[in-house]
Amino acid sequence: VSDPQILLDRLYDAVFDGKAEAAVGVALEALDVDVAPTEMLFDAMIPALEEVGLRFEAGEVFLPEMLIAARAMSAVMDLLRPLIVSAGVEKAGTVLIGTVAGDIHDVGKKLVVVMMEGAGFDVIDLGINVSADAFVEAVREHHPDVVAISAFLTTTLPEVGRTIAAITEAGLRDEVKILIGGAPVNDLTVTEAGADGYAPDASSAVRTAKTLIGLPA
Ligand code: B12
Repeated sequence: VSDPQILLDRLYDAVFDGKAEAAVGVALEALDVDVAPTEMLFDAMIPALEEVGLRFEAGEVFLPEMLIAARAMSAVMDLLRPLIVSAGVEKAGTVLIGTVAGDIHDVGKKLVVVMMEGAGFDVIDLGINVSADAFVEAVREHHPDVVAISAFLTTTLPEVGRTIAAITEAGLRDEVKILIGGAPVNDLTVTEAGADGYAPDASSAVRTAKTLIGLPA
């Protein structure tokens, strides 16, 4: 069946069930009938992971299921990434990104990376469980325009402020704009942590990053 909605539903189910191979298969079918990669992300894969999170909270699914769902999403993202990151966009600047110490969530961060690259940013991805010191070292080495910091747990949220404090103590705060995000982050966190901006999702992350460095969003 090549009905786009049915394909999106099947993609949702495959990610929800953590079936990486099936998810990639459906995504290929969807590409064949011109379903946009971003539509697959925002209308099928992200909602599927959100549902997994809600069921986890309700005690209906467990850690392994969360993990395999995230893996299925990553497998499809590997396929879609080059399609979203279209060639020839004007260079916007350099973004340094990482998930804070003690936190290993990276699906949302990877999505931010893909959207940033799609908008013409060079992205240096430090990965997960990145210590404040590692952030500082990387700022020294790469001189990014924007430092993007992710935290996904209420328990690792304080690391955002610690990381920014370390960048400040190293005398590097004036060199960079700092953008923060991840599920527990909000506007209040921005003030508390001493960041420059926050965005709730990957596409607004791109707009906010551009605004912070004085580009039209
Ligand atoms: C997949 C998942 C996992 C996987 C992670 C795999 C991976 N490679 O990422 C695994 C199984 C490892 C995992 C582990 C744990 N998890 Co978990 N996990 C999730 C789950 C289901 C999905 C996260 C996700 O990928 N969401 C989809 C993405 C697209 O959304 P996102 O992450 O929010 O990212 C978006 C925005 O936040 C934003 N964004 C992201 N980064 C940035 C950065 C910047 C700069 C900006 C501007 C924006 C931005 O853009 C993204 C795209 O729109 C969530 C539930 C949920 N619905 O969020 C729980 C959840 C985050 N996990 C939770 C918990 C409790 C845990 C564990 C502590 C469980 C345990 N008891 O061990 C461990 C912690 C491990 C650790 N030390 O980090 C809780 C957190 C509760 C809380 N308030 O702290 C959640 C909310 C589940 C729940 N409802 O209880 N988890």
